[in-house]
This record gives sequence, C-alpha cells and structure tokens, in this order.
Amino acid sequence: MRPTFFISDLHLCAERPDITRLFERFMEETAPAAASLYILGDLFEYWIGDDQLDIDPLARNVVAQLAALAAKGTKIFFMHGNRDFLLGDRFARSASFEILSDPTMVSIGSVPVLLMHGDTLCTDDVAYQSFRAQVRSPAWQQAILAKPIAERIALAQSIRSQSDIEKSMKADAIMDVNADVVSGTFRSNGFPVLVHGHTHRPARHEHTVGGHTCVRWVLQDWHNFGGYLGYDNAGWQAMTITA
Ligand code: LP5
Ligand code: MN
Repeated sequence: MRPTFFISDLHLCAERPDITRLFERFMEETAPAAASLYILGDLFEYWIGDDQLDIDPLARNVVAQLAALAAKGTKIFFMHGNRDFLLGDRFARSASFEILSDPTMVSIGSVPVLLMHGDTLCTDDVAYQSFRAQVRSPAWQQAILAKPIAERIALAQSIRSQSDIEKSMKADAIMDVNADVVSGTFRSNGFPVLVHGHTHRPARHEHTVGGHTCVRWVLQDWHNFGGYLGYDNAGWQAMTITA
C-alpha cells in the first residue's frame, strides 16, 4: 500500500522563502511516494481569488509543483482553510487537484477518516464563527471578487491585522476545539479517525465517546518547520521536515 499524506497550515507567502523551500523539497522528495496527498487548508497566507495567480509568482510556482506531483501519479485533494477559502476552480484545474468540501469522509484502506480544516470545531470563538459565516456566504464572496485586486489585497491585509489584534486578546482555550463539538462529530460520523489542522497544536488525541476510543490527529503547522501526517500499512505517523 502506497502511503497517504496529510498537510495543512503552510501559510505560503513571499515573506517566508524558507517555508517555500521546505514545501518544494517535500513536493519533490517526499510526496511522490504517496498515492494521495490531502491539503487540509491554509496552503497560502491568504488568497484573494484565483486572479492572484496573475500577480503572484510564488503561487504560480506552487501550482507548477502540484501539477508536477499529480503528473507523477499522486492524487491531490484540497480543502479550504480560513485563509484560502476563495481558492477556486481555475486554481484547481491548473494544479490538477480536486477541491473537497469541509467536512469530507474518506476511506483509506478500510479505515474511515473524517477530514476537516478544523475551524468549524472552534465554536467557543464566537467572533470568529460570525466572521466565518459572513465570508463564506456566496453573496459576500461575489461582491468581494468583483473588487479590483489592489483593493482585495488591502482588505485581506486589514483583516489579517485585525485578526492578530483580536487573537492577542482571546484566551487560548477559546481558540481550541470545543470538546462537545468534537464528541458530536465522532458520534454523528460513526466514530472515524478525525484529521484536521487550523489550531496549530499538533498532537494525537484519544477521545472516549459512546464507549469508543476515537483518535483525533491535529496536523503540524509550517511556522517553525514543516510536517506531514502519513498513513500506510505500518499505521499512522507524524513526521517533521526541517531545513
Ligand atoms: O488565521 P489565524 O489562525 O491567524 O486566525 C484565525 C481567525 N482569523 C481569520 C482571519 C484570517 O487570519 C485572515 C483571512 C484573510 C482572508 C483573505 C481573503 C479574503 C479577504 C477579502 C479580500 C478578497 O480567520 C481568528 C481566530 C483564529 O483563527 C483561531 O481560530 O480567532 O479569528 C479572528 O480573529 C476573527 C475576529 O475575531 C473577527 C474578524 C475580524 C475581521 C475584521 C475585519 C476588518 C476589516 C477592515 C476593513 C477595512
Ligand atoms: Mn486555519
């Protein structure tokens, strides 16, 4: 069985060439071994619409890396994160990947695995959830995508600054997953393995729900170094990638 790899929260941007290099190395040296690669959101620091490709050489390189990996035989799937929810079909076609909705249940070997970005589990963060509801509405997205690129970049940067200010005033616990929502998610999905990112708190958790011991993997963010979660015949393994 060729392995399956999961990554998220790379936050690729021109300001972090070191992380871009780690990603390129991962794509060239590690990812081709995988039958499937799941990118569970926040591939980019922010995404303002697929015409970002016209002005962003880094993004075009990422597309080329993804398309090259797909051409070598790795099936690639992408799920939106809270930074790149405007990534659309033009990007997906160019990168040769399929966009998955959040959540998505897959079967790997015979193991049911539920995939999420992870932000929907953070229901105690009421301010974020109301922001999310607004920016995920088709009407808001249509209005935003009609604005000129420069205006969208300025808006994305203002939201980033405002978000950082608000985060500095939120308790850590508020920005983590809500335990009841996690239990409910296991229960209503038949007690799968849950894989998500977003919280930047990489870990393997065990939850006891309705007499079942359920595993929740939280993916490594790529802030200080890179990382991926792998699954194959030998089981699950979280790996780090350093320079
Ligand atoms: O991203 P992260 O992990 O740092 O924080 C998230 C939540 N923040 C966000 C916002 C993103 O960081 C930035 C999104 C940029 C998207 C760009 C594309 C669309 C832009 C439009 C242009 C085309 O998701 C943060 C959570 C945290 O995770 C932990 O879960 O707490 O949530 C917030 O901080 C949200 C705030 O609480 C409320 C929203 C503030 C936005 C105010 C808008 C101000 C606009 C000013 C315009 C002049
Ligand atoms: Mn996120």
